[in-house]
Amino acid sequence: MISRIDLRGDALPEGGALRDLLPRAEFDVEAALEKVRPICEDVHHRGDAALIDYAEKFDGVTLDQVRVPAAALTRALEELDPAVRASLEESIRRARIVHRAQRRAPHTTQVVPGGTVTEKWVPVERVGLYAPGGRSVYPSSVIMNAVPAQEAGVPSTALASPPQKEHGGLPHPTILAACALLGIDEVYAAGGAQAVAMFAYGTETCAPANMVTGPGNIWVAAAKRYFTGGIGIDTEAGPTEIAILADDTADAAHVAADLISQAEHDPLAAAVLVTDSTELAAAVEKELEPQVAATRHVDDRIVPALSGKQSAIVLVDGVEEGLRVVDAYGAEHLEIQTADAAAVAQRVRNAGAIFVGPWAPVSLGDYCAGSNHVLPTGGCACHSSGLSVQSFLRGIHIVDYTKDALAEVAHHVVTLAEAEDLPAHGAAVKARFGWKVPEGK
Ligand code: HSO
Ligand code: ZN
Repeated sequence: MISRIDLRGDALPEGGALRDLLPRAEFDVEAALEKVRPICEDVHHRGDAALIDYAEKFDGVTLDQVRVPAAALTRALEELDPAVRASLEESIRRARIVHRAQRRAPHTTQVVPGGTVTEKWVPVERVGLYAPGGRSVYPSSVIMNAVPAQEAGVPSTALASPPQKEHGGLPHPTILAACALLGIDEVYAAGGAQAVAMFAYGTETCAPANMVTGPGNIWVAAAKRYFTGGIGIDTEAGPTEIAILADDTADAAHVAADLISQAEHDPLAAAVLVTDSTELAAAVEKELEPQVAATRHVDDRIVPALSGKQSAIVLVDGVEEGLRVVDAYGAEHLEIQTADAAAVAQRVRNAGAIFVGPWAPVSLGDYCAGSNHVLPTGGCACHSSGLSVQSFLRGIHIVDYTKDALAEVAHHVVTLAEAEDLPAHGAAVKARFGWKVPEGK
């Protein structure tokens, strides 16, 4: 069900060459761009009317308005299974604890006497959150997007999710209930690229947003790419990935269960086990069969995900080599199931989130660890972080210098301005000192 890649014996190649040996799904956002461009521009020009047409075309529903009425949110919460409500509330509570601790206070640095730079943190004004429909109705993702935005102090947060035919053209009721629990009352029945365009351009009913975050399919990712630069986005969430670095101390049944847990998301999901133990590799292969057979979503997602070229068991000579492999891969989720797992985890450089030891499966992080589950995929963990309070803040430098402090450094400014052939830059300083360059210290 899952292939093997044997990297034992020879020395591992460096960086990019090592990455090329590792499995990864193809997720061609660029190709989808051409298709989303006209949709986005149509929303730009026709606003709500375009959204209503796309709801008809892509979601098979006839809407008379895209804004979800407040009564629908209240009803969804009333009708929510009490056990699910309690679990969502616990997930929100834990996420708030972690994200509240990420808030940043302004910080002033005295560069010289009389010269300070203060960095203040200001939340973006308005954020559009996206929650997918269809196969991925994840109220947990609403939590993971909304909580950091709210804890960052974003004053205006709206959510879009595709209208569902079987729910009278409203977004899925658990998405609506999650919004109600989170205090998000501005919700739109819009999906795909058109929802991203709604937030980017604004329409008659939806004010434009400064940022759009939230997972979605390839059309949502392509629309985010289309608007990059114009608005802020989180990372372009590709198919989910789990990598597990394990040695012979790991429990094969747990490793198999965790690989399957993320394979369950998508036929393109990636499950990668990196181990120096052939015994563990064989035991995990053996465990996969019955565990897969015993679950749901087998033929449509789990089997294609595990047997796809994006998944593999990678054999290495030792944990040291394993660390090099997982760093080259830069997984969205990385579990460390080795002896002294905490120390090994400290040495990892590239991962969206790291799960340490036998009691921290990725699914804990998906729902209730308090950590965020919106994480960089496709190797983006090598340069980006998951969603956090920081994602919604801008750090603004406030430069405050006295006359003496400016005088002290004026000659350096003038010299650099001349060196860059920008004399007017220097003049802006000289003008303040009777057009003479003050003598510096
Ligand atoms: N593992 C997914 C998030 C998720 N899991 C939502 C369950 N629901 C990507 O991090
Ligand atoms: Zn998950």
